[in-house]
Amino acid sequence: MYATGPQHGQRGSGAAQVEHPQTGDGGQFAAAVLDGLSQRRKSIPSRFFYDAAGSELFEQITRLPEYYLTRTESRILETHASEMIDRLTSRGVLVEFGSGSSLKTELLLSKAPRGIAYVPVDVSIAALADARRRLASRFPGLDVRPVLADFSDPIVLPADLDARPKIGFFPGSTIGNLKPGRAVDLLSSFLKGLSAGSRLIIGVDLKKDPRTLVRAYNDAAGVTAAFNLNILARINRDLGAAIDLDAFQHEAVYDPLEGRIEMHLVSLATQELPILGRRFYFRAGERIHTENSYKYSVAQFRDVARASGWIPARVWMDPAQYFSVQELVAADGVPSAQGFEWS
Ligand code: AVJ
Repeated sequence: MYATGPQHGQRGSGAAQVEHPQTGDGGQFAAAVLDGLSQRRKSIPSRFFYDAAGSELFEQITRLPEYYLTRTESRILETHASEMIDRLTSRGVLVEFGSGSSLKTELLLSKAPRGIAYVPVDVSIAALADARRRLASRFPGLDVRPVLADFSDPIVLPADLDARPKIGFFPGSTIGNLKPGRAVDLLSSFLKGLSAGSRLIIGVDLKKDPRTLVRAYNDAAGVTAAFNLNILARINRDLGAAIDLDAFQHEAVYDPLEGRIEMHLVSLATQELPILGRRFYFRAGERIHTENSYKYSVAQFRDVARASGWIPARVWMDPAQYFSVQELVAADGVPSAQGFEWS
């Protein structure tokens, strides 16, 4: 039914796999929590935010007045969709990494020539099935070819599409969750997966007044706080723990040297949390680092793109220059990751 990536269901993290009956993810969440809370600086990787409850909370975030990212990007896509896909011929293939609901994609597809194929790549069978159903009715005749895979694994596209020109699509500034060095790795992997002659259209949030940034991650209604705290609720649900959510507080800060928003959960008391038979000690004020969201200048992101072997091309922005959608073009020859100096 669905093409799958080479390592679906596994992550090459090297962390010990912990079996737990309730999670159904091969123990990835359990292993990441045990590992992250064992460190001197406690952390939990942000990709674990997105269980069913977390995905629903993120949807609510995208509609908050303070969270300018989603609506600004959608406006840019709406305004410039025709230009963004002006190199896509009727033989072309649009590949979306981490497609989720594919809602933003409709903005591009509505301007695309007949005959193209659309390849949504996602880890959720339900999301792929929903997207396919919706797109089939909205765009009759569109060839939708879902691939069930984690976009951070090497991408393997359906072989019969090999010879067709491809445009990758990676909206949402998801790239901002990665440290610049890991962002280079991911963009290199997209380049490899899409192959010669391809392009990538990627959404990248921009540096701006830190007060605007902090507000976007510290909304008045407390939805982002609930989203952050949901990772603890998920530990309770999936790993059978009994963490008191009121004993932790959401915190979002901007680090101007790193150029990133950091989200943390601050322990309000000295406490000891039993999780999966282990005990984790917290001092009052001790933090769990749950997310980085990097903000780039246009020039900085173009450097990241070059370091990944792509050639930066057009950039589309809103009038306030809050957000960018950037076009990268595959260079000829062997991609080189030389000359990149960030961590
Ligand atoms: C989905 C990674 C783009 O970093 O802005 C929203 C996630 N975290 N509010 C972001 C998020 C807190 C979001 N990304």
